[in-house]
Amino acid sequence: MNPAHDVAVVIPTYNESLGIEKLIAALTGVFRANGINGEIVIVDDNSPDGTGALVDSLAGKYPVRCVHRAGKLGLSSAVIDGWATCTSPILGAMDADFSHDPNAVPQLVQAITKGACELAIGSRYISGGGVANWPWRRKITSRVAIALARPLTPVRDVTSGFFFLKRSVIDGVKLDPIGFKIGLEVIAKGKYKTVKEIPYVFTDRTSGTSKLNSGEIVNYLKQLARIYFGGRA
Ligand SMILES: Nc1nc2c(ncn2[C@@H]2O[C@H](COP(=O)(O)OP(=O)(O)OP(=O)(O)O)[C@@H](O)[C@H]2O)c(=O)[nH]1
Ligand SMILES: [Mg+2]
Repeated sequence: MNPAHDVAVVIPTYNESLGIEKLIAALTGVFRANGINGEIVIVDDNSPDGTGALVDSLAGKYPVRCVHRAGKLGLSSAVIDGWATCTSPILGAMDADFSHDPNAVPQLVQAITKGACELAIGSRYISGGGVANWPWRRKITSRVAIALARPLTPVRDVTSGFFFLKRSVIDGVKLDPIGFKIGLEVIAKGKYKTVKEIPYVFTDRTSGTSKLNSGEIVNYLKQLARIYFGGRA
């Protein structure tokens, strides 16, 4: 089968109607300016604010389609379900709220197309990367989360949700759909020889509200336990 697109970026949404068209337009511009034959796949969980219907209405204007799910089923499972609908040889994931800079996408994609790696991760924790305007509590939580996964991989930003990969990296790999940290699943379980981190600055969402809550900390600990102890956790 000849895939219609070279790259598919999956964006999970829950109540992101305020900013989603702006992001889709920005990504479309970035694809065009960089000669990337890409599609944008929004996976919406029946958002009460109508994000799904809004994205459907944009399908003629931008290279975007919406995968609709019945209810709020979680970020990681949304990305996994989105990828399952894609045929592109390169897959990606990013958030809907502009925390992940669309202008960093070409560098991530080109790291793969130019053969530098099979998995390219947007990284806050290497030189040139960072977080803007995070309160100290969030900074500490993120650092602790990263430290807990340290023995698993040399990747510095193991909880990144902004990354691209060759689809062969996850072919036949069973990814745990729990929680928010789909990047950790791919980093810990994916089939790749080379991984590259590319710096970007995570910025706070400019519209809409956060879906991150303390339940996600528990989910992360469960996910880590399953990775460390396999089926026994
Ligand atoms: N489909 C779907 N998307 C979700 C779900 N939970 C979160 N998302 C999306 O996942 C992305 C990340 O969620 P955010 O609320 O931005 O989480 P965060 O970036 O860790 O937290 P903030 O910095 O406060 O924004 C956003 O695009 C959300 O709309 C979910 O249950 N289902
Ligand atoms: Mg966010």
